[in-house]
Amino acid sequence: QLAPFPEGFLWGAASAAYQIEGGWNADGKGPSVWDVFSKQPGRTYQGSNGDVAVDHYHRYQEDVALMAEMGLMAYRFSISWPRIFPQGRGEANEGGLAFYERLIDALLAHGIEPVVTLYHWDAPQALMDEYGAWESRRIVDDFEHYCRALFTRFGAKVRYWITLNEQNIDTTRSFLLAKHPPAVRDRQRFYQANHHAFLANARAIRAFRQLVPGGKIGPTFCYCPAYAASSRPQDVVAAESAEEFTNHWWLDVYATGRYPASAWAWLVEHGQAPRIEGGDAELLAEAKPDFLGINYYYSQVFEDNALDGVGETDFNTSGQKGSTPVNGVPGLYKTTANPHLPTSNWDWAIDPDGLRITLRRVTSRYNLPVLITENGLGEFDQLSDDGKVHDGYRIDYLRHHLLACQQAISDGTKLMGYCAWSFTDLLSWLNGYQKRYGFVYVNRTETDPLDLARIRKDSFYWYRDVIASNGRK
Ligand code: BGP
Repeated sequence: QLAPFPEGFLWGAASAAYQIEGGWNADGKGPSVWDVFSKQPGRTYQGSNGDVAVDHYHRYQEDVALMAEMGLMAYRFSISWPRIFPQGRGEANEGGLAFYERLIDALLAHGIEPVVTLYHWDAPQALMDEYGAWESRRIVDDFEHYCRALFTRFGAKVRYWITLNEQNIDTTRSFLLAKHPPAVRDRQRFYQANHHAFLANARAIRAFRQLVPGGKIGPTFCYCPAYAASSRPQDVVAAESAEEFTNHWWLDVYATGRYPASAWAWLVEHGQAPRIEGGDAELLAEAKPDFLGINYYYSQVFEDNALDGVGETDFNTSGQKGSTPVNGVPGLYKTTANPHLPTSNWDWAIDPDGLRITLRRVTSRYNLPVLITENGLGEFDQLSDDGKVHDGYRIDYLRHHLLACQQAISDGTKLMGYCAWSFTDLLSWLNGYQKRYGFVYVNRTETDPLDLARIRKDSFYWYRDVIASNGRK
């Protein structure tokens, strides 16, 4: 017997500014690090970028009308920092604020709860040029200044706020895998930039308590549960290390203000621990989130890794199945395929039980309410001859993950809602426009790459019925 979804469960969908908006220099916007990075040769799949994206900046009314037709109760989107502060700080740009005001008002007019992400990876390029963005402590003040401007302007209209999206994935790709700006491989810089991001998260929460007393705020984390490759104790230790270094390292700080002790000891021994200044520990401990935003896509299997074993390598950004290499940290762990699970074309294990495991682990360790802020399947969707998109594989994926949510609710998870990734098709940071996630197909043809017509996929109608029945469909 599965637990029902609670009354008022937030059925939602998600997006991020750079991946949908386009209008990259409209109404006074400054360049983001992604506007610059995506145009450097070889950085993204076939040089794709977000200059136009799916043109949501100009078509938001049509998109909100589709959300209303679907019955969406919550819409998670991000605000682009350089739209509000083209130079990263200073005077706010009214053109940028006005766009988000129009979007928020349109959502509220349809009874859709806005869930606003303050930072989804598109830092102002001006701050990268000036001081290396997250590598400098100076970003903490500038981020707080930006957040305060948004809390002041939208705090009365928006109840749910996300501080940082997937700090873990963004910094891992920026400083360990050389895939996001500044695209280096340096473990010390990785931990230092993360420390600054933790401080920024804490300052945002502290400012929020002053400015939006009735609202709810938390970070969004991408949880990838670690499984041991075998019952060999060495593999179990490897999986526990992976859990500590790839999950607890972030969630412990968000939830308790403390770095996990065994990972900290390892970093000290290897000369990689971040520099911490007086007052940091108090600030981190004081800033408690109201909930944890969890993004879940797949689980990973780990085994023992020798001291001279494999390090961080690369991942599949082409959709060529089987092209993901082994990744690891020498002396700690390395990845291996899971023989029990199917994978997507991007080699992501399809594992609904992994979502239940994630929610159980997060609930047992932190006992905070959880909002699923992303979950979905990226595939090569095709427009059929009948003019429709038959994405039964996505319905299947989502249905099984929703069943896992119900199991997690039975297990005791306080689940506030579920935001599928994504509402419309959008730009996948490194995989271009060919990796699609949406309920709404966005059309591009070779002759007309900017058609961008919106077409409801089969999953659109399915999710509409799920929402209408509060998950009983
Ligand atoms: C998360 C990001 C999203 C989105 C999603 C799908 O990591 O928060 O912005 O892109 O993953 O990932 P991808 O586009 O790489 O398939």
